[in-house]
This record gives sequence, C-alpha cells and structure tokens, in this order.
Amino acid sequence: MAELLITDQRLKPIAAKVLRGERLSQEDGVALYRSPDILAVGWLANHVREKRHGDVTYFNVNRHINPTNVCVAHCKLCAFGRDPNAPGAYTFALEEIYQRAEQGVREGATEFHMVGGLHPDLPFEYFLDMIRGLKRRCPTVHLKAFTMVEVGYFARIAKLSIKETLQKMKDAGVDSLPGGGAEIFHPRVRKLICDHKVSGQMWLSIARQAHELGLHSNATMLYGHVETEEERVDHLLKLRELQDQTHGFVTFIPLAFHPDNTALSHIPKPTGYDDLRNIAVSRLLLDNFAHIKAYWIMLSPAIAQIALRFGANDLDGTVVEEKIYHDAGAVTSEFTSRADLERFIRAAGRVPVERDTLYNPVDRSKMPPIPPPTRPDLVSLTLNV
Ligand code: V47
Repeated sequence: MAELLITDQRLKPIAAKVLRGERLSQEDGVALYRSPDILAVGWLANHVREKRHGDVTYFNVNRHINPTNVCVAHCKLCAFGRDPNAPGAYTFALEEIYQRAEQGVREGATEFHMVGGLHPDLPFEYFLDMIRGLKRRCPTVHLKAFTMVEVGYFARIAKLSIKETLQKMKDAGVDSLPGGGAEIFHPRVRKLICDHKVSGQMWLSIARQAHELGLHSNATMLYGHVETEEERVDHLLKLRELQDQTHGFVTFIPLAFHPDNTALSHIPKPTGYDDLRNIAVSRLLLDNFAHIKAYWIMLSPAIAQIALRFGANDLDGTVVEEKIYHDAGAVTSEFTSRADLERFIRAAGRVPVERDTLYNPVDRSKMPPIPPPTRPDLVSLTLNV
C-alpha cells in the first residue's frame, strides 16, 4: 500500500490508531474534523473502506415515495413540510401511491423508500392500509418505510406504545426503516432546528426498539447548519454505542443541509470540503457500521464519486422522484439510470454491485431489461385531506 504523508502532526497518533484497528475517541473525532490535512483524513478513511470492501461499491434500483408533505412539525431545517391548505400541499390518494409503486416494479425497483410529513388528520390505520396494499401489489419489493420521527408520531396519535406501533408496521409489511429525522441528537441543536420533533434520546430509543423487533434501519446526521464539531462527534458516538448493542443499523448517511426555502435560509450551504470530511470522519468513527452512503442526489454525482475515495462504499439508488432536497434548492437531477450509476462508479475506479436494501447482490441477468424511469403526473389524483 502507498505510504501516508501527514502534514498535520496532530493526526499522527490518530493515524497510528486507525492502522492498528483501534477505536477512536471523542477527542480524535474533533481533531479529524478540525484538521486542515483533508487528504490524510481521506486516506485513512479510504484505508478502512478498502480493508472492508476492496473496490466494491454498491447501488440499488429504488423509488422514493413521499405520501404527503402536510406536516405539523414546522421544523426550521425543512422546506418540504406544509400546512394543510398552504400552496403546494399534497396528500396522495392510495391509488396514486400504488400507481407509482407498480411503475417502480416495471422499472426494476427492489426498494420503495417511503418518508412523509406528520399529517394532522390521517390516522395510523391509513398508513398501515397503504403498506398492506403495497405488499399485496408488489410482494417482491422491500418496503423501507417511515422514520423514527414518524413512528413516534404514529404512536402518539394511535395511543400505542412505540413497540406496539412498530409491531403493527411490521405485521402490515414494513421491512426496514430509513435513517431520517436524526438530524443532530444534541438538545441545543434540536431546539434551534427542529424543536417539535422527537428528542435525540427518543430517536435512539425508537431505533433500539425497531432493532429488537428484528427491523433493521439506517441512520443519518444532518450537518452544516448550527451544530459544532463536538456535537457532530457526539452524534456519531451515540450511534456507534447503540450499534454495539443492537447491530441493527445497516447504513449511515451523512446529509448536507440545504438551506433554500427554509427558515434557516441565511446559513450558507456546506462546501464540497465539508461533504468529503463528513463522509471520511463517519467512516473512521463508525467502525461498527458496514456501509457509509454518499447520497448522490444530495451531494451531486461529482462529489459522490470523489467520496468513493474518502470512505463511502455506496451511492444510493435511482430514486426517480425526490422532493425533500429539491424543495430546499437541490439542483441535481431527481433520478438517474442504473447504467449511469454503474458508469459513475467505474469512472471512480471502483467495481459496481447492484444490491437490495440489505446488501444482498441483485442478479439482473434473468430479469427483464429496465426501461427508462417515468414520472406519473403529480397532480392527477392528488387529494388534499
Ligand atoms: O430526515 C430535511 C433531511 C432527511 C432538509 O435511509 C434535509 O437510505 C438537508 O433521511 N436540507 C430525509 N436535509 C432524507 C433521508 C434519507 C435520504 C436518503 C436515503 C436514506 C436512507 C435516508 O432529510 C430528513 C432530514 O434529516 N432534510 N430537510 C434540508 N433542507
């Protein structure tokens, strides 16, 4: 292996720990965030990534479905949520969700990623019906549905415990949970960016209970707003601690804050440098997470490709219809083809492997060819409840 040239002396003991396979501390994490030597930080993260995965880089064929953007939480970080009668508010009829899903199946999707607003009038049973209907129509597709924040809200409106809520979701057909809503766990930050959301402690407790019921989940961290480096490291170490206990997290996704159209629009966007550093530090601190995702929609394909040399081993998927980032000013495309994902990965000198949600390889050789993705008319069946 090529030798590591370190220009920042403070990184030397940390590099020695990484090369010995030792766990890093809170102080190490802060030093990695503060070091000007981004290439050394990236080199170390790439070392760990290659030790675990070699050149293999994963992607999937998925479809995002956001059932509603009506939301009572009013998080300052968010440009997606709307009041029920606000311009642009929508709630899909179940038929419209099924139409999107069936189109997804025709286009080769192996996963539906489902996240939405906290709707004031839709009961928990509506979402269970949605899941049952999706499972009946698309039995081979993995349903990665509802963040810990939505689970906490469902439990509240249905007057159930978190465990009962998760069990009902599982019985209806939910296969795993996405990683959203984690933001930054520290209460100081949550008060400023999402004060009506479940607490960080509650997010972790819901994740723990999901894992205990056999539901895997992802985890995220939203960076680039009001948080400090110490608060980022604290967030990562809390995830690492829970993962030691449950082994239920599949993938970690650092999410770059997009400020446009949010109540925090005065905050400048994170830079490419921030993006690569967050990927690298996550890989180095989260030594018990197998997968670190460079979510191409949020990072741009160009930065996501470089991230594959800074610790990431996954690009996410074809997506098709993305609202949360595009409402907040993302200028990336909303979908990309399977062929383009493979091309991005190959051009970064890596080996593309299509995966399902739980990282089993997908063999397309005996499946019908994938047609280009299409988007149904967004307003045709849209229902405002
Ligand atoms: O929970 C909301 C974040 C998340 C903004 O699990 C914002 O595989 C930036 O969790 N700027 C939803 N971020 C997205 C998400 C996700 C994405 C891809 C894959 C997976 C997975 C999960 O987006 C929210 C919140 O943390 N978010 N608004 C914004 N203005």
